[in-house]
Amino acid sequence: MKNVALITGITGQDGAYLAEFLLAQGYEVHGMVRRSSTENFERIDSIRERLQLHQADLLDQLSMVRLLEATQPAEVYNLAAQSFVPTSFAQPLLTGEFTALGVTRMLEAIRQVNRNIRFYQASSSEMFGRVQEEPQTETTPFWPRSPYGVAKTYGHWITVNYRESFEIFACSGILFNHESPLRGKEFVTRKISDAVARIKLGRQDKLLLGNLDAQRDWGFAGDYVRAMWMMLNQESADDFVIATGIKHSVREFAQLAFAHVDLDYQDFVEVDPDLLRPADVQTLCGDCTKAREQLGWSPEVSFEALVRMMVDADLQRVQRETD
Ligand code: NAP
Ligand code: F7E
Repeated sequence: MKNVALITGITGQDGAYLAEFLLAQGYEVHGMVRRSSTENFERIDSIRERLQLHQADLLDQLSMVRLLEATQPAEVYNLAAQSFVPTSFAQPLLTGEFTALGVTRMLEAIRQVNRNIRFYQASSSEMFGRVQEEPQTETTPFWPRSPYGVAKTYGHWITVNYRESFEIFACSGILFNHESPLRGKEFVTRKISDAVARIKLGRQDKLLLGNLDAQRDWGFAGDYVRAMWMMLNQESADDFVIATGIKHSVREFAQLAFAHVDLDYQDFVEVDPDLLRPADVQTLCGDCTKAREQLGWSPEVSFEALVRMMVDADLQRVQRETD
């Protein structure tokens, strides 16, 4: 019999990579999608026929209970969330509903329908915020710096709490930033790779950015979804930091991306004060020793390869769109 997995947030970057990965492992893959007046399934277009999609919403508890009853998954990957930090400052209450309480709704649905379901929660390095030590590990204290980070911190602890209270196999993956050609264009890496392609092909003439000195530990999304699956397929539930252990600044990302197409970022990048955040996370760098040792996980794509991959994919796409 096939293993059955349910992914919330299947239309997002990680959902698309995870769905593809689980299909390759022989899973029957179900995806939760929210109702929209126009479908946004671009990221899962190439595997659409092999997936079973169901409408439900993180705001609607009953829809999640019904979804679990209908699909009977062995594993639930809770990737759905309001995931953009600036939007969390503009819409803090909605972010709390989706990103924090949505986790409890899913955990309650699991408690009600089948406590043997294994649960993965998409936690975030944003919980470390104003970092208390470097590099950050599973035991570093949290100090979130945005409503998003605060909501994720709630999601993390409620996952731990349901594991301890109800013996649910619930894991929290504390993932550092991970990117790919499927990354949303509002996030800084994809904003840069898209702009580099458009500037190179004469479709844009400058790029406005915010805090160029912010540092992130950037990895490749394809590597990170593998870690999610590894967490749910070990003997006991636990929490893991997933990171590369190497940090770079936004400026370095831009420098490398422009250099890849023989341009100098200083000729095109301008700082727009409106893009600065009320409180930013200045630096993040993770230590994934626990994941290396207990899961046997390690990242395969380097920072330099990631930048090249994203710029090349955007060059091809912009070229296609303008042909
Ligand atoms: P993403 O591209 O923004 O995708 C978010 C997904 O959540 C989309 O499929 C979205 O659906 C869905 N969603 C949002 N609100 C929903 C609701 N009310 N009901 C049902 N679905 C809803 O995010 P991602 O980069 O793939 O990240 C996946 C998860 O990991 C998120 O929880 C994110 O916060 C977390 N995370 C990401 C990173 C990273 O670097 N990428 C790092 C750590 C943690 P629509 O398509 O309908 O909008
Ligand atoms: O910003 C700076 C910005 O929006 C990174 C989400 O997936 O990863 C992501 O959150 C840094 C910040 O990602 C621009 O101020 C400069 O310091 O790409 P980002 P994020 O906020 O780190 C974590 C782990 C998640 O969990 C989140 O869901 O880049 N920055 N200039 C800019 N950022 C953006 N977006 N746009 C700029 O123009």
